[in-house]
Amino acid sequence: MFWFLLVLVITILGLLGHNFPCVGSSPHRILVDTDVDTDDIIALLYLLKLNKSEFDLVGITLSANAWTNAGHGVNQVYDLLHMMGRDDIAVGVGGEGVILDDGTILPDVGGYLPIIDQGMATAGGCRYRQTIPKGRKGLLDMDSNYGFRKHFLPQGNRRYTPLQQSTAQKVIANKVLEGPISIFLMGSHTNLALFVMSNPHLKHNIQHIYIMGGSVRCPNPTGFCGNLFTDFTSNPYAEFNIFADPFAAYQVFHSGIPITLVPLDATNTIPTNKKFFETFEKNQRTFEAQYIFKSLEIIRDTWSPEVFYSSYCMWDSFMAGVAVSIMKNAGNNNNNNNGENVFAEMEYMNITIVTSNEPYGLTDASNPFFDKQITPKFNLTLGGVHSGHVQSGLNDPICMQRRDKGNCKDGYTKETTGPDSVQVLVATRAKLNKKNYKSELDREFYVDILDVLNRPEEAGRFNLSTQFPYYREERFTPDLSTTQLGKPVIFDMDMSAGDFLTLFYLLKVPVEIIDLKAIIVSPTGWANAATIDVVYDLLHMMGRDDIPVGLGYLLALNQSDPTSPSVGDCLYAKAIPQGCGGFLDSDTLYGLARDLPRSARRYIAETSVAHGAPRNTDSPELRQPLALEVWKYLTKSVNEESKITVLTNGPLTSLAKIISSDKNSTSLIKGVYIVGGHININKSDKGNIFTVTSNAYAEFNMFLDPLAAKAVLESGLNITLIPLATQRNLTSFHMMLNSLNSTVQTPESQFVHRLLDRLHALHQDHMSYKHVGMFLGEIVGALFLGGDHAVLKPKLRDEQVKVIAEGSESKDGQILIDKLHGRRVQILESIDSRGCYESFASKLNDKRQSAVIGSFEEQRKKWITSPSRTLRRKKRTTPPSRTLRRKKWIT
Ligand SMILES: [Ca+2]
Ligand SMILES: [Ca+2]
Repeated sequence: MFWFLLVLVITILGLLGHNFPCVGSSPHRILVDTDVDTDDIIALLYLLKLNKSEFDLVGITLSANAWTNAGHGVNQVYDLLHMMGRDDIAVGVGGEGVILDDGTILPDVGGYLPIIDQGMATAGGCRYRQTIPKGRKGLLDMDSNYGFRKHFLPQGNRRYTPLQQSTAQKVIANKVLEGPISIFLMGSHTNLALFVMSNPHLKHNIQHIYIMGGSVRCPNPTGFCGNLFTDFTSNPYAEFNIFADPFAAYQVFHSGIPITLVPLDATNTIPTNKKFFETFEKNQRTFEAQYIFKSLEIIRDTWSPEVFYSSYCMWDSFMAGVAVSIMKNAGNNNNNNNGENVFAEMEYMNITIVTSNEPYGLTDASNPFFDKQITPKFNLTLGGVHSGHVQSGLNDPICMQRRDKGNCKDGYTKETTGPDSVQVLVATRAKLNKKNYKSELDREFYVDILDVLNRPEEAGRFNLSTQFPYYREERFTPDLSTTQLGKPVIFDMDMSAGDFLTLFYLLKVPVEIIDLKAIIVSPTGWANAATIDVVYDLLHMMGRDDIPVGLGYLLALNQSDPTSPSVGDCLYAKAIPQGCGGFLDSDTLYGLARDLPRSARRYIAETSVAHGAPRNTDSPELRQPLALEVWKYLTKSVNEESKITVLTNGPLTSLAKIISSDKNSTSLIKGVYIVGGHININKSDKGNIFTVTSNAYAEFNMFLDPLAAKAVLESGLNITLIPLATQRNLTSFHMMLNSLNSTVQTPESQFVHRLLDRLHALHQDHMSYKHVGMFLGEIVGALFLGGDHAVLKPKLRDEQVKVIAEGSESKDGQILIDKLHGRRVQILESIDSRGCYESFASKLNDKRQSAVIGSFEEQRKKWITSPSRTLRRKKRTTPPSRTLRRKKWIT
């Protein structure tokens, strides 16, 4: 009877609960779409600190076409969540879906491109994104959080894994289906727009959209409406988040879902000023507060303090605060129509998003919604607001008609009373601190955010060094003082998968044969600049923390903008897919980069304070050295015998820049081995640029920077070309894996085996990985340089060639034989493929020059075990071979 009554009571309560969802206090469910900039990190940590029974962050999706690159961004989010003990929160990024020519949105579009440029692949132009710097103060600094991310954040088990990673569209769909939700937009609007456009029946579950973005009433204190600091000359109206995809923002604003906007108008009134900064400095009682403060400190030191204090505003974090305060006041009835809140003054405005420029209906070549379409995409109206000129890039001549001030308004959150306007609640300014008006922290939100971040509740558990009780940073360098060193070599890599295989091999060739002097990273190819950290980790594993790594130039020759050289076009770079098999996978080494031990060396934007040096130093010892600096340092004492051999496995950007900036360079180089180039003998003999179908005969490393290739070819250097045809001798994952299998013995051969195994499986499983076989052939240059020619049986011939570099994407990068005007190069015509597989495998399996620390897992074990206990155990169990191996390597 008791049980019957209990069940009855529970059933009635359950029914009541079901019928009256507002009874009691169910938490506000929140999904954040973010571009993982530092201020997004502040906002995310702020939200994670709130009482979970009141505000429940249920999902995070990545805006992959703005201020961060997907692979680096997603792993940073996983690390943040791990620190906060929230490995339960769903994270979505990317997707391989496409938009068909007729406007059909297939599931799982990755959001790597703005909707206007999204076609059948994740590779595509950079119309809007080219305004974001690729290097310092841009993607490189965001991807690494100014180098501080790997210094501070702990590492858990969650990470990006190819084909297993949840996509942004799936995470949004799941979370919206589960129940009413509010969505916070902190980056571009692409993901949410695609979701709303393809799932209109699910819109009703989205209660509210809170947006940081736009700039409504101008001019703001910068004298402009917007904040496109690299592009004021063509567009002074837009703000970055909206500009990243104006059409997507239009779809979101016009979706019919209630919207609250926190534009620059409001965030400009709450800068991270000196008083706030100094108060924050004294209040860092949690790991999350420390992570944020120290990130802000690096930004301050990287910018000038004056500029930072006045113009580094609280953007996404302020929006999060305002949104949460509005939701709190609304309660479960969701009744707070005027947006009453503690932090910002609010006002209703009628606005729209400008997606194209007047006059409408005159389609020029700028607008793919209408160009070459029989019916406009998404049934848009010719003559309507989307049918005007669309800004095509930084130097779009139509946008630059007025002196000093551009006249394109793409992405402008424009106040208007026209029929196309939407009523939106807009934050106009940050509220003063009323409780203590004379307080040095004169904004309510300044006080609140410091309070929330320092609360002991929901606090982060550890940072990297407290996660592991015996954590310590080590540097491994071999003692080569008594060794007769071999040929001095610089390896110039673009960090494609094959380049990491190559680097392992080069480190395994006896130092008596190849003395690897330096690595130059050219981020104009298959990976983004922040992937330089994977190179550092690999060197650390192999005990070679002594090898300098120089960061090359971020844009191919002639792609830099003349007025803002940190940004520029992607005429060639656009050939690399953003998603699977492209940047997403290179940047994470196909999900395996995190298995490498973590190096103490890493990309560093600025370390002035840590080193006690003056701020804003230019000294390369304190920050990431550049390619040219590493070159100068190495060549200080080069003589006839010690001339340098260069092996390039990527675009020739860095080498061309070195040649043009150092007049002596060509006399210091003994020879250059170029892995790349395609010499087509007959019509069916195609190149490998599968993403640019108009260019059938070029090869990636030449195509990605044709002018650099031309400059190097014409430099008079002694060049050996390892062309595509020769690389294609190596395409069998089976043979490579079998050779490695015969005797898998070293940590490096195990790692390489796992990488090849994964590439092989992906290659078989998914269309997006059909090209990855081409990375195998990238090892041929290093094999030719360091291997046994009796086994490899190389055949060489001389040829006179030239490379096309005319600024035409359908021809550039092609190599032609020209007996009259071509330059003489040596061509590696063929090489024995079996010999290659065996040479590679036997070197990798060789116990000499082997890893000093095998993996992150080994490092983790070391860091959780007391050194004294390890010593005792080692004495008992270390096999003699291991001691011997180390000795051999060290002496
Ligand atoms: Ca953001
Ligand atoms: Ca490469």
